Amino acid sequence: MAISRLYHAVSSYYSMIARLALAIAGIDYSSRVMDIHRRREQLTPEYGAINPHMTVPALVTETSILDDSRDILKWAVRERPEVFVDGGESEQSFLNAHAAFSIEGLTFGTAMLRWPLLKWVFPRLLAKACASLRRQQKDHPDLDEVFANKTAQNEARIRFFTQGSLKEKVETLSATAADLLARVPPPRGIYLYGDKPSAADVVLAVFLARLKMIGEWALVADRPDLMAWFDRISVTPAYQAADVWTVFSLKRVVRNR
Ligand SMILES: N[C@@H](CCC(=O)N[C@@H](CS)C(=O)NCC(=O)O)C(=O)O
Repeated sequence: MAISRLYHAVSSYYSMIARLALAIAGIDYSSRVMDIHRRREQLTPEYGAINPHMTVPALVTETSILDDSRDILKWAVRERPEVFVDGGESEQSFLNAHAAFSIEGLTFGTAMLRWPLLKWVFPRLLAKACASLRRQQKDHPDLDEVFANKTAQNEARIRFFTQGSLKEKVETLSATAADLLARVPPPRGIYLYGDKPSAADVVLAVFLARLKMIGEWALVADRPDLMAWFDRISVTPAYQAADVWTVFSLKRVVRNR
């Protein structure tokens, strides 16, 4: 069986979900680290042909291309049913709420409120990306819709970060993150549903790591059970191998490794 190829980025939240899912499943893959910040490799026609959303991660398996972390997680669970446990309705409710949540809004919004210079930098970088996308759209009529959708997504991001009160938006996202945590049932064992991991364990581990990274760990304060669960998960070999960030490293972003 041919080995799958994972397109991912070191600092990317959803790439961390894919990496952790594959690490827990024990599935080997060949790694293609994408530079999504400086070289914007996700916005190239070559990558657009692989992942029309122009986002990371994407997993190219022997039989299909999975262009979303949720699909990669589902695939890993299906491939290794002996490793994972199904958490039923409560798990689905958490996964659906997480999928609807804008971790990007919370991450970048928090950073922009903390370092006001970023309020100026981020929208300009996004505007540059839009300009590059429009240029490429003209040169690649075969990917017309892919480029148009990506431009629209980046325009929406600019509106989110520049229009109205960013502080209020971040407060709303923090409150939604707290609701998300409230949906997580008390862990029944080492993992959420006993002695085997579930898809929810994968997502929650990356979510809590992100709250730690962006200085929002206080949201977990009234869930000591989840703090203890995170302490257990974060020392496992799979978590270590997945390179889940709890501390932001500009040096690693710049070096892209
Ligand atoms: N729903 C997608 C979201 C992927 C996503 O937004 N990835 C971010 C990195 S965490 C990305 O590629 N950003 C670069 C861009 O959109 O240009 C998934 O779960 O894979």
